[in-house]
Amino acid sequence: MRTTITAVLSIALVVLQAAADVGPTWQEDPDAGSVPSTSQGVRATGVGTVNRIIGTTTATSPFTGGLAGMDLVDLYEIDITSPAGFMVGTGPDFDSRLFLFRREGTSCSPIAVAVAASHRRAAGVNGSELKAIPGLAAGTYYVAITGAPAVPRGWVAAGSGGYSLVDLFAFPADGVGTQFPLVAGAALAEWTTPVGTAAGSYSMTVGGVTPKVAAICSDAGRALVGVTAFDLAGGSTSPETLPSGCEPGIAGMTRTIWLRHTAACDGALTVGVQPTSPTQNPLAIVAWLGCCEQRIPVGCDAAGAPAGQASIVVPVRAGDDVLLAIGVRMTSSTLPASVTGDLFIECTPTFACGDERAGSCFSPHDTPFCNAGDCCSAVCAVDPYCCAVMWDGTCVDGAMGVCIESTPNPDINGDGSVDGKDLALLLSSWGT
Ligand SMILES: [Ca+2]
Ligand SMILES: [Ca+2]
Repeated sequence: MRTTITAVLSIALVVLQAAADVGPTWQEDPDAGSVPSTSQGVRATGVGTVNRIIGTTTATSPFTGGLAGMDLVDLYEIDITSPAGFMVGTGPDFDSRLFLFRREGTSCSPIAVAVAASHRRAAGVNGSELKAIPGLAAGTYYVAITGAPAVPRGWVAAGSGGYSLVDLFAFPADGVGTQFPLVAGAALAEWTTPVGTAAGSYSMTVGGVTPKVAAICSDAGRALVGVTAFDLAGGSTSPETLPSGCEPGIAGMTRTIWLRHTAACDGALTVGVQPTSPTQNPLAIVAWLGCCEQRIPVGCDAAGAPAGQASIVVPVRAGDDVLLAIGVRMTSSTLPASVTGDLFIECTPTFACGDERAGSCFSPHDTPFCNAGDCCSAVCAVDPYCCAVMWDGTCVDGAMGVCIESTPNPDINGDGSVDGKDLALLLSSWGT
């Protein structure tokens, strides 16, 4: 039986379990970068606490599929709500170093100003700890974990109008004690990570950190593929103007929360929201590509009915930053009731006829197209569903009928070898 994308969304919302995205344990996913623009915000779709951050640094590439890059530094954006109670500490897993920076700048050009660093809480043993930092104020910060002897570097004025790149911190020989910046106000530019920099899996304990509700764009939380519960209770109650070109009649939305998703495939990104129970006002969702001050609207939708889903499909490239706003559609100047619900994100790779990754023409798969170009085109000319939605059993039957007699290639199933499987396909299509 064939299903529509909307039906697939409904099934996924029912079948998959909601991922608990915020606290008390935060799992690095995907890799947290090493500078503010690639950092991972410990902040998602509602309110929660965080008392642990789990992740990995490594001297080898964490990526497969041709993307290169070492993972020696992980940088997290955190909300320090209780400066007196703030602490972050690592266990003995490897010879770690921790660094704290204050967030300044804008969403499109964030800056990390050095605040404090720790190598070892005690001489001779692994384990770093930052706490009781004088003058620390509540606000948004970055905490970085790396391994000795890595240090962050930043640009400082160097007389005659020039700038030079210098180490932001230095450590005593035993590594013990909280360290403060060598140059006040200097911002992170890059990391020095010599060969032999310590790395490994970590489990950081965190105190005094409560993720904000992301009620403004620059605080956008992380949204992952799959199903995530959301709560608009702390969202912005100011009316949010929707991009021009949205469905006519949607004046705006309110109770808005902001999320950021990094696309993990070249293809179609489906984003949907569904209320937990019928709402006073329908849910609305908007997507943009880019960062807050420089964003391009790429999709928006409002549910047709109070209990309904709103969903959009956005063409993406892997690595695209997709900003999402979820809210309720405004129908009058009265503030609508708050809503809880589920957010669903799925990235479906887009192939073309003949693409090796598209799957065999003779086996069903849940993506469109198949790997033999002529066969694929011939089937889709008769049955466009096979190149628009998915290559299901009907498409396989079509390939049996359309492709086998016309193919001059004995490798009927396109798996690179001519064997009994090809003969079986030939026999099964005999006389059709
Ligand atoms: Ca990492
Ligand atoms: Ca990293």
